[in-house]
Amino acid sequence: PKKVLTYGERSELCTHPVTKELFKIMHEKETNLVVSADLKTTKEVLQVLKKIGPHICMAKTHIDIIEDYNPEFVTQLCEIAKKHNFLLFEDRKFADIGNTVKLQYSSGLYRISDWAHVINAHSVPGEGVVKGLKEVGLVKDRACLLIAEMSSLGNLATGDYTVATIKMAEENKDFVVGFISQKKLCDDPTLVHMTPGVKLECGKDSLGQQYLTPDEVIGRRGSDIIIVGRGIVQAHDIVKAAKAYQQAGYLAYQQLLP
Ligand code: 5BU
Repeated sequence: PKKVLTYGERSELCTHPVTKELFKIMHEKETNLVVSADLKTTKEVLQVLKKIGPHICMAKTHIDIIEDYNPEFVTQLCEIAKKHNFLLFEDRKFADIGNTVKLQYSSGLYRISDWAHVINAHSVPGEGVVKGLKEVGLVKDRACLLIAEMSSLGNLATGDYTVATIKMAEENKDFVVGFISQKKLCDDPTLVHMTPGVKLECGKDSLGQQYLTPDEVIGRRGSDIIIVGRGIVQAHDIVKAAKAYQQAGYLAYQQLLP
């Protein structure tokens, strides 16, 4: 069996600045937790991130959920991220032709490429989606994750679609640094696997979301990062919840090490 590398060792192997930094943060802060701050006001998002910043390696946003968006919000978001040493991931799920995603990434109200270290894309349009995003992101040292699998019931990102997505990532490693997936899909230690649909207790919501536990995702399925939304942001005590997910995710990782 292959030796499991530490986050520190993987950081050293990475040539992309974003994964190099991400694994370094994971190593130093002892966390493989990404929070999904799916809240409707700038105030709520900033409050949550200020409180749980010490426990996360990255914050995931859906910037188009926010009702009172303003450019000052992004400035504050970046300040909190810097202060607490975590990265920003806009879960935009680009899924159009190259020329359109290029405009969506760089322009419009949100100017995502100005502030998000990481974005993601569906592979359904074919390689043009990566090529378009790359034209914007590469010069800014940004990174992209391809959605190889989804957490939702009945999703179509399976089988040959997943296999073709892995190939697309491997062929674009200057910009694509890993996957959104439900398990480890390839052995390359410089590619990162991030998994949404995580709660301390498995189960589902009323709209097809399916949850796995941190132990299942990291320990048994070999993913690298747990993405947790409602498990934290709807908890009674969000700091306590964030700590619990940090601990569960990190313990599962430590138990894999030689
Ligand atoms: P939850 O509250 O922990 O269920 O939120 C999960 C987040 O991850 C939410 O922002 C989704 O948009 C996101 N997500 C997901 O749940 N499943 C997927 O396959 C992908 C993204 Br891709």
